[in-house]
Amino acid sequence: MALVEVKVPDIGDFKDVEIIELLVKPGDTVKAEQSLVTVESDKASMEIPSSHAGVVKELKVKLGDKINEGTPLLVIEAAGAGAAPGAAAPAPAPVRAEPVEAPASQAAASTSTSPVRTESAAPASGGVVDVVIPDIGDFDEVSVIEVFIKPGDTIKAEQSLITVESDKASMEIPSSHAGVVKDLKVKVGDKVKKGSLIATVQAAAGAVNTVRAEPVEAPASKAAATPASTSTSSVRTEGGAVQTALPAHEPAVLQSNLPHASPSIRKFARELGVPLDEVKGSGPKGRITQDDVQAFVKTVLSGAQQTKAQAAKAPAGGAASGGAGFPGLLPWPQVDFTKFGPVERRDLSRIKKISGANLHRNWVMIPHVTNHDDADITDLEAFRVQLNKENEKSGVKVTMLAFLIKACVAALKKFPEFNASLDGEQLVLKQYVHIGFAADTPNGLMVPVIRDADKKGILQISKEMSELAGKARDGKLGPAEMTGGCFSISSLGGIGGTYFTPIINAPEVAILGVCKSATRPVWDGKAFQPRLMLPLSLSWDHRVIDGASAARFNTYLAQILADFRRVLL
Ligand code: CAO
Repeated sequence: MALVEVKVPDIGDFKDVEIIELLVKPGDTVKAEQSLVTVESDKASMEIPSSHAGVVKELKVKLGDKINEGTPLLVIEAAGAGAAPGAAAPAPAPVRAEPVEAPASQAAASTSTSPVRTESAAPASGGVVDVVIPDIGDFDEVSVIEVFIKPGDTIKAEQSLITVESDKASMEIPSSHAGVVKDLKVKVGDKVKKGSLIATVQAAAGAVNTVRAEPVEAPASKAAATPASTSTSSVRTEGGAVQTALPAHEPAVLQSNLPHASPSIRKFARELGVPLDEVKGSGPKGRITQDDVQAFVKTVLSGAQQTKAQAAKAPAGGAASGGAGFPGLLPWPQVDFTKFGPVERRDLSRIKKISGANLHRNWVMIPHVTNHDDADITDLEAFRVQLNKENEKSGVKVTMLAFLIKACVAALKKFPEFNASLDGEQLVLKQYVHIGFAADTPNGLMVPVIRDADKKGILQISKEMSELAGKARDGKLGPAEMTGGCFSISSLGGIGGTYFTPIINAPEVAILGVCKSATRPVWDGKAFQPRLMLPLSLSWDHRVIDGASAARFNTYLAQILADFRRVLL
């Protein structure tokens, strides 16, 4: 196997163009003509193909490097005989495109083998002229991906009118005339080729601009180009691997509004339906990278953001109708907080990002109802305190949460639809009882799961809980310790509060929220008695559970907590 140095082929007028993407790395197997790097000028980007198939041994360039024809890109251990078909010479045969004399009439196009003229001349006094696609090389049909003008716009000669794109390159098409756009003849998604009418323009008096390019025979191999005219140059390869034309003039005014991304990123975004103009680029000069597109998709899917199209579909005042994918919501307010005072920005922790996305989905997708109740735990708390005194030496502290878990086990056995999950139109009733409990950790909320809580005693549950809570705080919980839960408890009892609305932990169908117990006067029929009351908040999925069942569940739970002997009944 021979080592081959792959160099930048003839890329026409492109001089000192910057590498904005490395598309391969050492160890990658590449095919002949596979794109290796993307380079970009101020008007066009292009991908440089490989002259050989093989395995990349060494990269000779890095992001930001400026390259020219002949710059070594990488070293390849060439497959088989080494060179790809037609790639014997590192530098391919050139294609010539010669500027020709400007004719006096309007644009014309021809087949690829005969000379093509793209030229227009406005009458000296002005007049309506057709502005057409100039010679864009071997491209047969390319898609219009951006349109920068609209009827009524005043345009300069050579101002970019549209962007067209093949699978490997994008290019902006300049205007041959200055004037006012009368009729726009293309829209995004149209296929165009040389000679296609872009717009009719009321030419400014005396504004004459001519562009004429004459293609010559196809090259024997890779990318090559020469200047096409004073205002257009082209880069082309056999088979259309790389081809772009760029006007050799200052960028148009509208340029600043365009999303800055290479053709492959544009293609990637289009495949995913991502509106590139809504993606914030993190690359050099704000260029949009593949990571940016992926991050945008994740944010939209998580519901943290809507695309403009989603927001536009939202009915006025429709905030009640849902979240991401629920087109009723207004877009998230974009506020420059620094206008109101100093701020500090902090990234959300990984756990917060994951739990946030889950909580949001659950809140939006599950029709929640929360029933509140109080349980008299006066006797239970006295028992717990006594138990802890007796067990002082064992090191296992029995907490109220352990009793709550055990009480929930009994209630779940009595009301099995609470120990269930929805699966389409079926309810999956579980014959095991794994209970999750929310644990507050420095990095965010985690829900470890006590497995087979129905088969375990209070002491064992207390011990396991303390171990799992410790692991959660240290970030050492394994995935198996957080999955498989049937029902969850979120206890804020150690902190405070009275009632709250816990969010159901899908695919579970209910969750119990518990707040801080307090001694309150409770009427016993004859007098007010001081009783230790525990506030309970049960959120349940109304698709599965009815309000009456929820009230019964809470009542039963409160009865057990008031007198644990009822578990035996
Ligand atoms: N009422 C009154 N006091 C209570 C109580 C209640 N319902 N529950 C616990 N306490 C007391 C305990 O008895 C303990 O007091 P002592 O130190 O005097 O014995 C103290 O509060 C601290 O208890 P704890 O919180 O350490 O223990 P726990 O078993 O109650 O809870 C755990 C463990 C992991 C659930 C808890 O530490 C925790 O993380 N809670 C927060 C859960 C949460 O964030 N939920 C919200 C989810 S939605 O964002």
